[in-house]
Amino acid sequence: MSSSFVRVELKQSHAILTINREDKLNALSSSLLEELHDVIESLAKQKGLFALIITGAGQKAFVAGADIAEMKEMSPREAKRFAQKGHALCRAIEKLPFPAIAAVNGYALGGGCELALACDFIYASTNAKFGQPELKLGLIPGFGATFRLAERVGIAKARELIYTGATIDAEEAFRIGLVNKLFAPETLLQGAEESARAIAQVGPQALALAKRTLRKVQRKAITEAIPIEIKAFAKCFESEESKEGMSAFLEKRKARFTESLGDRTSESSP
Ligand code: CO8
Repeated sequence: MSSSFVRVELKQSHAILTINREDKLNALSSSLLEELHDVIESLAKQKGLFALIITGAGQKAFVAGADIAEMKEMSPREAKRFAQKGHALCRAIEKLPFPAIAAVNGYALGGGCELALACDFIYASTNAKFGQPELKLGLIPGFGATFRLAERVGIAKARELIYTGATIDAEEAFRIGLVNKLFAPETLLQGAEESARAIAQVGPQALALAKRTLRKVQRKAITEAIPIEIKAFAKCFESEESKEGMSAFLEKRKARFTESLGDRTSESSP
């Protein structure tokens, strides 16, 4: 079940999935997203699982976001396809017949934070860092944060995090309800596995039903929210602003955004 970017360890009643692209801080490329989706689909059919733990390889990052080098070359159409892939992956995680626990072991930024948000709950090490820095790149979140972040932390906090692009530490993430529990880095996986073993004591059918029911009653409008976010994300790729934002990151300099880079007056777009 493991592949080049994804490692899977099957335990008695749970699985540990490690995103394995440590040299790029586990950034999500298209091929990584595809592999991840395939693995999630296989795990969904695996008998005897009660929980999936998702973590990142190395000590530094869970996932530092979508792959900026790859995104920089994308047309709006390709960006749309990319966001659709990300959403399909998140929905597959949400639809697993057992809970997914994000074990955040470092940076969870942009698409990385959004991947954690697609999990049922988040455990984090004390050195974890969270944020939605997309606006600093001339982009918007395209992988679910426009609705999933507010579900966890409330709309006002979600707005503040998205508009400022601020990175918050694990303590702050715990305080605002983004993270369920904090662990010392060396005990994070152990803590997540303890939780997975506790979940394995419940009835598997009731577990699947509880997860499905919680998802369904929580939000009926997600099918409307997803295409709106995808369209807005793809629209960013029409602008010079996103090119400047992503180039600045890759060239390791501060972005130079100017008012003239784009029209922001049109209420009808996207
Ligand atoms: N994409 C591509 N490469 C990355 C990314 C990334 N998101 N993050 C880090 N890397 C690479 C760096 O370029 C560097 O590569 P190289 O060694 O070849 O130069 C390597 O990983 C190590 O990174 P740094 O040297 O930058 O490490 P630092 O410790 O100095 O900094 C940070 C760590 C603060 C995490 C820094 O790497 C950073 O700011 N990364 C980018 C964070 C970010 O902006 N993330 C959001 C991206 S946008 C996004 O996620 C959009 C999601 C919506 C669409 C999703 C659809 C699926």
